[in-house]
Amino acid sequence: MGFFSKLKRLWSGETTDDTAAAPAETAAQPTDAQAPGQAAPEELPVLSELPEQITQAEPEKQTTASPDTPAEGAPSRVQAPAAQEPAQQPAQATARADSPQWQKDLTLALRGAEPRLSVWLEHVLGGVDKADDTLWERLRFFFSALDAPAAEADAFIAEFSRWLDVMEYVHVGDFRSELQYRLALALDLEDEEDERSRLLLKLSEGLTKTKEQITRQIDGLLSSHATMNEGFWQELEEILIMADVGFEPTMKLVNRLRERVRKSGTDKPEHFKALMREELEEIFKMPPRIKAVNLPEVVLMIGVNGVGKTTTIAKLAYRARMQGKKVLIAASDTFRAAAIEQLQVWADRVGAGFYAKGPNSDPAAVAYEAVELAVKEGYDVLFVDTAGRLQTKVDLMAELQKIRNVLGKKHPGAPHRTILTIDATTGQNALSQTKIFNESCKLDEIILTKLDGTAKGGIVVAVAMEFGIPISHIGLGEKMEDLRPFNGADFAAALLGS
Ligand SMILES: Nc1nc2c(ncn2[C@@H]2O[C@H](COP(=O)(O)OP(=O)(O)OP(=O)(O)O)[C@@H](O)[C@H]2O)c(=O)[nH]1
Ligand SMILES: [Mg+2]
Repeated sequence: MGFFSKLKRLWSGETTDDTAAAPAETAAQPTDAQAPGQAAPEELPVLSELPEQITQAEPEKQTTASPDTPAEGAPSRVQAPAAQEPAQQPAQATARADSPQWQKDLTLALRGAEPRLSVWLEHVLGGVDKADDTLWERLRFFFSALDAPAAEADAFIAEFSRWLDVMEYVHVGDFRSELQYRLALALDLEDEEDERSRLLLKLSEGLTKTKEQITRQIDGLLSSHATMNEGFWQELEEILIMADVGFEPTMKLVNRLRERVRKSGTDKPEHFKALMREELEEIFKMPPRIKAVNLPEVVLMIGVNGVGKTTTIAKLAYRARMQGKKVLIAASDTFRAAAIEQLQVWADRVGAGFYAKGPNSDPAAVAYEAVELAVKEGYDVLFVDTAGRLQTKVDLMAELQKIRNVLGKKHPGAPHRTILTIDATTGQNALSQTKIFNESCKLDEIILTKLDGTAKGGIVVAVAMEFGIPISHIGLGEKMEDLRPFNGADFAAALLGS
């Protein structure tokens, strides 16, 4: 069992006794770097009772995976039971008398701390101001306190240290958020309460421009009407159209809102936002899908030029890597040599394998050979990047079809996820892109990028209403952690500012 699965189980209060499986799994990862500051194996005190404290903190939330993260199908993951009985025994410190003082202090601090990742990190990072051996020792101690195999802790630390080098980050202030993000991602804790509020804040900040367009106007509308009368609905239509919800989706949305208001039996504007939030949540709700796949899972990324396909692949690959998956990226965008190089740089940064042929080689051949390699070498996920194409160019769309066909021929069921990336700043054009790509490729998911830079976030509502295709993630910036699983309820709350 992998370190993160183990940690997750510890979090849920189960005991762990299968450390024997860990080394094989670690060996399967592309990372084989020596962890920085790695000392000769040293016996560290183990907080064997720590998990028992953990069980006291809302076990349901801790075991709920985000439905849209690419975590599904992880071979090593263990779904923890939804609820656990708190352990009967009282927790006790087990730090040894001859341990260094800082370990004793940290042990006591961790044991006394509220069992939240952010609070634990606060203690682990206490007194550390930059990435040096002290940090690695404290992190390693933290892992050992959670009873994790040293090899897996070292792999995590090596990977994180490598990332710090690439990013040239030194001070805790530069990377603290990243460290928490990695742990939360790896532990499937994005739904944990404080991680959620951090994400909500980020979402809300990312949507600032759209909120200015929608929220402020809706607030004005609500304060200038005593009842939700005809004039109210007409003004609402204008606001939504201006926010790029689009004409037809706006008409549909307003009709649905009218109906919801009618059923609620009130026409007082103060109730409007709550009703609109409910309606949006309903719109964003997508039917559940079977997510199990025969590995490797193959993800085909498509979309027009410059929407963010390549960087989104990097971000998804990064998420998958953080979840302990072995990732391969294939450069089926063979139009430009620079595109291949860009992807290679990303693959190196996120620690993924990379497969490419020369510029102008056949994109379908690259896809075919990449999936062959992924099967042969036991990758968990293969991301296939494709060239940006105008959705109106028939030959280019036929080429996509060819890529899909060869993937399926080599690996039945592939591509398991065909993802259309759309750039939110393009507004209504995103709708025609979705329509045409969906007709030719049958989309499984949509990712909307660049929501951070636009007041046109209303397009998310339009896309969800018009196509019923799940929006799996949204892009809120250029950094790795700026790709977020899309959560309709959070999005509606952030959008309406309440
Ligand atoms: N602000 C912001 N920029 C983004 C986001 N996603 C991608 N970008 C930027 O968009 C630009 C284009 O991204 P690429 O990933 O190269 O786009 P592409 O679709 O692969 O482009 P082609 O391969 O030329 O078709 C880059 O500068 C990215 O950093 C996002 O969510 N927010
Ligand atoms: Mg690209």
